Amino acid sequence: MYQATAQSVREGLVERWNDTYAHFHKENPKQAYYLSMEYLQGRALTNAIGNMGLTGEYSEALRSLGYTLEDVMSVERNAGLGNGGLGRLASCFLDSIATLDLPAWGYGLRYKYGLFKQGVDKATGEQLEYADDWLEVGNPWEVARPQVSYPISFYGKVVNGKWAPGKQVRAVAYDSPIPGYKTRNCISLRMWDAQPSAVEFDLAAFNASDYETSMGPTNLASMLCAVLYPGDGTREGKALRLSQQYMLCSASVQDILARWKERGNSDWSKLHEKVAIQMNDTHPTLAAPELMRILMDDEGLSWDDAWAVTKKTVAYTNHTVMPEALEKWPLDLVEELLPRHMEIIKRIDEEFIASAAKAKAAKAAKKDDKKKDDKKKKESEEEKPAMVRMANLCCISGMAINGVAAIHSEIVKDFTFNDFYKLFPEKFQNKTNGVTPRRWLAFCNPQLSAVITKWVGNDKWVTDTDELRKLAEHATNPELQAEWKAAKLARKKICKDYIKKVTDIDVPIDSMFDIQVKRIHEYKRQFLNILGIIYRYKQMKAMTPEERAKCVPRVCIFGGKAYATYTQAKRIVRLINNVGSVVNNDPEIGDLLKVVFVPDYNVSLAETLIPASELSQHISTAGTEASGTSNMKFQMNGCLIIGTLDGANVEIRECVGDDNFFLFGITDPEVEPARAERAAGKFVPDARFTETLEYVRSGVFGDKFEELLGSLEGNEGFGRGDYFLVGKDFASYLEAQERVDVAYADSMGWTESSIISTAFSGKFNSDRTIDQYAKEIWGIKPCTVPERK
Ligand code: CBF
Repeated sequence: MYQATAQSVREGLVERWNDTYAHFHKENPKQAYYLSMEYLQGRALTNAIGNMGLTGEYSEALRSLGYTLEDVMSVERNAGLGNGGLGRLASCFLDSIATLDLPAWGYGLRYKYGLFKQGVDKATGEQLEYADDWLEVGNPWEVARPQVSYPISFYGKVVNGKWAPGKQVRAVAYDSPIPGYKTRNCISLRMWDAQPSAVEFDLAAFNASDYETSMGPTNLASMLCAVLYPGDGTREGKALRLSQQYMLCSASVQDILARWKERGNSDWSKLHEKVAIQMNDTHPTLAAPELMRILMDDEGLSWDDAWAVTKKTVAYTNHTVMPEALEKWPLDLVEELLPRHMEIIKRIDEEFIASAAKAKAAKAAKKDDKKKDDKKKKESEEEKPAMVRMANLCCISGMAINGVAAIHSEIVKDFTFNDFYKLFPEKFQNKTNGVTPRRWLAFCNPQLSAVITKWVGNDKWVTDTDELRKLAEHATNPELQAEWKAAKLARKKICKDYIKKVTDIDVPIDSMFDIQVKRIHEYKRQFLNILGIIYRYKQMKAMTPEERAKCVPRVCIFGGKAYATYTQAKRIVRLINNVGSVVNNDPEIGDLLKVVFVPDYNVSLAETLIPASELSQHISTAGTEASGTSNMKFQMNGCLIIGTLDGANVEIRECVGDDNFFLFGITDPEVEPARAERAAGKFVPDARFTETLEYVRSGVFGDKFEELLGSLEGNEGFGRGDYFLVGKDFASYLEAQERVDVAYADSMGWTESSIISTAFSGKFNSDRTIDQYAKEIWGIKPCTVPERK
């Protein structure tokens, strides 16, 4: 029934899709192309039906056949093509682009196994990883286009200024329709699959039974799109990741230029008037040198002409300032894999250094600046082996460089890329992230949506989220409060049933649902959350039954994947599960505290958890989380946030007001001094912190978790010595949690804050973000597909 429903919805979409393609072709507008290694699309059926406004009709039709729409929808596998926030952001952006009728579409890779499917070992609490065969039963949402395919070359050498490649595969297009909400526009997400190039197949070797030689290209092709982010600990792993990035860039740039020609364009100096290429983080950096190569080597442009237009065509979004996440590749590896591109990159580098030196001389740099610059130069020169820094290449080639939240964009300018900022301040922008209110409120939370529509007076808020502000006028109205609470309760019930189904844990529905779901990472500090829970548990154990009965009952829910080779993150998962096993089975504690790790966090699971949440945790060390987007989804769904002044939390707090946000922790400028204090041995931890670590060490949770605790204390062999300042923020975190408990006990006050949260979530609509990209970076305008006559 799912397949039949999907086929029927697809039929409706194909008509809009074809009309959109034809209309864009006819109008020949400037078009933007979003290049991303990740998309976290989630289920397509719910979204397509919802965007086409056919939810009622499909529910009815399925009911008459003896099915429910919910059951049919839940059969769909999540497209496992992403890892975290960056991938989900890309998918929200596509939804907004289509909804705003903008001429833009996405490019990505069609990974066979995505990232991985996560399980939990019941006995040890450890994370398990399985290949996620999400295409096993086919994907009704994609259309294979074998006629759209491009050669992708690797290795070889440069002969007379041109590349003579050593190996080749073919990139073949698979397209998925992305319908806009209440519009005929339906854009494309084009995913590339790698296939062996028939030219390279050595038939003679095969017939001589030398299968290894003859199947070489086939193996390379199947490796290229096997998984997202393959381990890059070895040179082979690095080569594979870089090859994947190059395949995305090369196939997409070839396709973009082919379309540009097909639409009758021919003046290369005006390419940027028709094309904008957005590099979603540094993974698609090679788009710039690839565009240069094609323009010079295939189209015959001079270096200067090619560079002049490339610089106006590509733009870069930075999504992280964590130094270890700023990609760099060994220069000799890039040279071996992509010899012609390395020549181009070297020349970009040389010309940039020359022009920067000129600019510096012209400014007759102040003494202080000069000292700082000399120091930086020395650091980079000393790096061995020499590296290609992808973010630097993006900053030099890009027409625009943007951060993803106000505080993050300031950090990008003042620290991460300060040298570039000083040279070309006009390129730097902020584009605070957003999420689509369709998937993340209207469709995932129909119960709350119905209440909102009633009190706002119409459903215009589904696109114009400023309309949500009208809720604030009624935030203390008992009738709205009652309906609001009933909607939340209904969602908590759904969540409770899901938890029972997948973990066999019974969670009490009248407890506060406190949720932290995101990738497991030390900087996101799930560790702080679980240590806080341990402290709470320890306190409760020491209470008399009468005292205990006064505690606010909580269900603490975690979800998220730890990257397969990230040992410390996996230890955190194990600690959470072990704490859960003890706490959840402690008869003294009963329903007062439950700790749940829900395995295999993905888009659909988020759609179940977020509407049920009452408190959510966004507690990264200040200055580390670029933006966060789940904070926005929780806020939209009437959830209160406990958080640090980091990423988009800062702007969320400004919108909801500090009375409706539980703030704690040190601020970004206080982080380095706090690290220095630690390093100098001057940090005195709060007694509650020391007690909590000792409690874990006493073995209450089975293992003593020495590697984790040691990392907080900077013990030899155990990491960087609380680099993310869990100890420093612990006391302030506990105090904020006490404020949460007090606030939750006042049910009316809490509900009022919950309504205010939703009411002032309008800014975090990805339609707003995309409108800004369109106007301030891409220079594109809506191109609305007319109704069929
Ligand atoms: O901008 C989208 C998201 O990107 C990340 O997930 C990333 O992959 N770098 C960041 O960690 C998030 O803060 C950010 O919201």
